[in-house]
Amino acid sequence: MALLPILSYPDPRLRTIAAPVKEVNAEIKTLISNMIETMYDADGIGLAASQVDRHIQLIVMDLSENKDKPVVFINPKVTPLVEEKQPYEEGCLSVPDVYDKVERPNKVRIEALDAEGNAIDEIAEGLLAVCIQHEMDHLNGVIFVDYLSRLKQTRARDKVKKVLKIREKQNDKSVASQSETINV
Ligand code: K1U
Ligand code: ZN
Repeated sequence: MALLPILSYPDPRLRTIAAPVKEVNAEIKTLISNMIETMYDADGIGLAASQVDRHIQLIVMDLSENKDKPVVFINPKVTPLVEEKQPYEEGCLSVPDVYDKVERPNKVRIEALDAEGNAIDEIAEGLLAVCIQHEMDHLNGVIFVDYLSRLKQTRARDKVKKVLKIREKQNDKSVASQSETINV
């Protein structure tokens, strides 16, 4: 299995519309395994293929406490079942360290295929409903900060730049200390 690089806001590739998956073949199954590993490594509860620069309708999620019940949604269709929207504090692995409230319907119907190609047809509420709508947005090139004010979007861009710089420095340091260890 392999960790996949996650695209960061405002990378224009995050705006690509995902195409339906034609066949759940070996390549898709490898991508699913790699996406699940990448989601766990990044401490996320969901990941859309668009975020790892694969523009197909594929989502992985795991809302379980022990992070041991991954679920896969292929070619998902999400239908709101209530008109009323509720706010939920969202985060995004493509917008690190930025959290804000987004309002969405909190009951939806999810129709999709699972990793074996079996049909899923379920009613989702609460965090599952929030998360699947957030991930569906990724497949449609929408990022949760799009729902926020211009000022908050600018702040989010600045924050992501800062976080990425810090992460780069930390990576440089860890590479340097690894090569020191090898030289000893
Ligand atoms: O799509 C993503 O970037 C994953 C995202 C999913 C998500 C979390 C919360 C609300 C909506 C969608 C994350 O996993 S962000 C990191 C995270 O685990 C988290 C952040 C805030 C609340 C709960 C979890
Ligand atoms: Zn996201």
